Order: sequence, then structure tokens, then C-alpha cells
Amino acid sequence: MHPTARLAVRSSGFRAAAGTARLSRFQPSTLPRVIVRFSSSGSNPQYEFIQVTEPRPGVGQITLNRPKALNALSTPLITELNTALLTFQSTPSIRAILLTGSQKAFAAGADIKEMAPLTFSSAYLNSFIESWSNLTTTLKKPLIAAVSGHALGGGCELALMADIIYCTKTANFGQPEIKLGTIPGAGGSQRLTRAVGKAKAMELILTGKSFSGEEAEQWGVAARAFGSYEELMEESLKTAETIAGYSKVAVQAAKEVVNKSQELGLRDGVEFERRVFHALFGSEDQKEGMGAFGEKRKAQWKDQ
Ligand code: CO8
Repeated sequence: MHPTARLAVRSSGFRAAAGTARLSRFQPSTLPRVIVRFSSSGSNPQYEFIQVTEPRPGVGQITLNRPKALNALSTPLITELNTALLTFQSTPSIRAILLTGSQKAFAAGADIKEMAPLTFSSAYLNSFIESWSNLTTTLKKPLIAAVSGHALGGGCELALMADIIYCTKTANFGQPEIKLGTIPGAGGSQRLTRAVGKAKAMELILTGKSFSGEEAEQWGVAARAFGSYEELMEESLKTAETIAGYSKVAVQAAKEVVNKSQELGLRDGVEFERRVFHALFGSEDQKEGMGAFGEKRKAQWKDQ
């Protein structure tokens, strides 16, 4: 195990048991199974390919940490990522999550060396990469991807699964699978197309050409692009902290309604939004938020 990568989750509030209980849904079944190690007390997961920290109050950070392979997304790495996300999801003190890589690479794609020998029947029968989607379907807390350097193939797709992408202007996004004789397999053809429109997505996916962080911001793939890596990380943390400072109930509802816009037609989407909006009048935090405004004081969220 890489010595610097073995970083236990810091928060004493982390409940590995909760993660373990739900782990089975996250186990990719295709390639060698990874048993995520737990500390001797049995409470804190130990990771080899990611680092997990709590850099700000309420903010959980996952840093992809496979530097020699530019954070190529192997099955063991994805297994650890899913475990860490589940742990954050079930940890009450975590209210927003930041996912990042290194300055050089967010992730240079799915692990080509792992995929090279796969056969159709094993990929198909074992639902290869299906577990990647758990990230989007199970995670209710907001996820910010801070992208510097390469975000290619599966790396670009992983970033696109986040709720917000921040990047450096020089970040290198792309779906180069066509150059490898294959196509995006973790949602790239769908999410990139929704983000940039059919013409641009078709050009990018058919040519495998990269696009910069600056372009990602201009095209609406990234919310913001920054001039330096340091600025990217600082602003990403600030945004995560801002979100972590709001009512959990409202934040989860906001994420849910925005995500529905990607699946529903406008009329159904607006109807869904109104239903959730009405429901929030039943929350204590709506009373607290509007009451605090009237009393000119800071709201004290109860997450109720
Ligand atoms: N998989 C495995 N290893 C990789 C990958 C990768 N995707 N990318 C880089 N590496 C490894 C290299 O093999 C090299 O290892 P070694 O030193 O042992 O030879 C090391 O990382 C450093 O790489 P380079 O020497 O190539 O570094 P450079 O700075 O010269 O180049 C690049 C950086 C441009 C990023 C280059 O490494 C590259 O082109 N990488 C491949 C990018 C790519 O094609 N990504 C798409 C992969 S396919 C994919 O993601 C399909 C997604 C399908 C759904 C998800 C399924 C899980």
C-alpha cells in the first residue's frame, strides 16, 4: 500500500458500519473484488487509492490518489470512492462533498490496462462500470468536482456526474475513447451532450479532441474556471462551505429539483418543483429561515 495514501477518515463520527451494510450494492462484480480495509477498532475505512479529509466544517473531501497512473480509474479505486461517498452520505456532520485529484490530473480516464483484456461477455454479464452510476443515484448531498489537469474519458464522465464542476482554465477535458476503438461508457455521451448540445458533443466524441477548462466554463460544463490551481482549491472549498452552511433539508431538495430538470419535460419539471416547494412549508427550517430574515438575525438551522 502506498504509505502516504493510507489515510484514515478523520471524523470520529464516521460510521463504517453504515457503509458496510450498504456496500454490497456498490461492489463492482466484474474484476477482482476489493475488500476495503478497516482500522483495528473496526470503525475507520483505510484507503489506498484515495485520501479522505474534512478540510472545513461540514465539508468532506475525497482526493483521488493514484499519482503514477494519473489517477486512472481502476475498479479498486472506484470501490474505495463509492465507500467514501457512502460514508460521507451517512455521516450527519458532512453537509457537502468535494471531489478532486491532483494538480496534474483529476483522472486520466478509466484504467486502460484493466479494460484491455475484457471480453464482451464478461463486461456484459458482470455489468462492468454499472457501480459508477451509484454515485449519482445514491448520493443526496451536494458534490463539487474540482478539476485540474487531465479529466479524460471516465475522468471527464466522473466530473460530469458531480453537481458542480469547478476547474482551472488550463484543465484538459475530453472523451478520447474513439481513439481507443471504443466509446464513452459512463454517461459521457448523455451528460456531455446535455451540457454542450448535440453538435459540439458529437464533434468532441467523434474526434476525441480535448477541450480546455476555459472552454468548459464558456460552454456551461463547468460553473467556474480559475487562473491557478490554488485559486481553484480555495474557491471550491469556499463554495462547499457556503453550501454546508445552509439547511440540509433545503439543500437536498434543491439538488433533487435541479436534477429532475435533466429527466423531465418542462411542464412536469415545474410541477415537481412546486410540489417540493410546497412540501418545504412543512419544514422547521423554512420557518426559521423566514423568521430570521424578519428578525434580522442569522438563521440557526435545525435540519428539520
Ligand atoms: N489508464 C491506465 N493508465 C494510464 C491512463 C489510463 N487511462 N492514463 C495514463 N496512464 C498511465 C500511463 O500508462 C503511464 O504509466 P507508465 O508510466 O506505467 O507507462 C502514466 O499513467 C503516465 O502517463 P503518460 O506517461 O502517458 O503521461 P503524459 O503526461 O505523457 O500523458 C495523458 C498524459 C495525455 C493523459 C496520457 O497519459 C493519455 O493519453 N492517457 C490516456 C487518456 C485516455 O485515453 N483516457 C480515456 C480512457 S478510456 C475511458 O476512460 C473509457 C471510459 C469508459 C467508462 C468507464 C469504464 C470504467
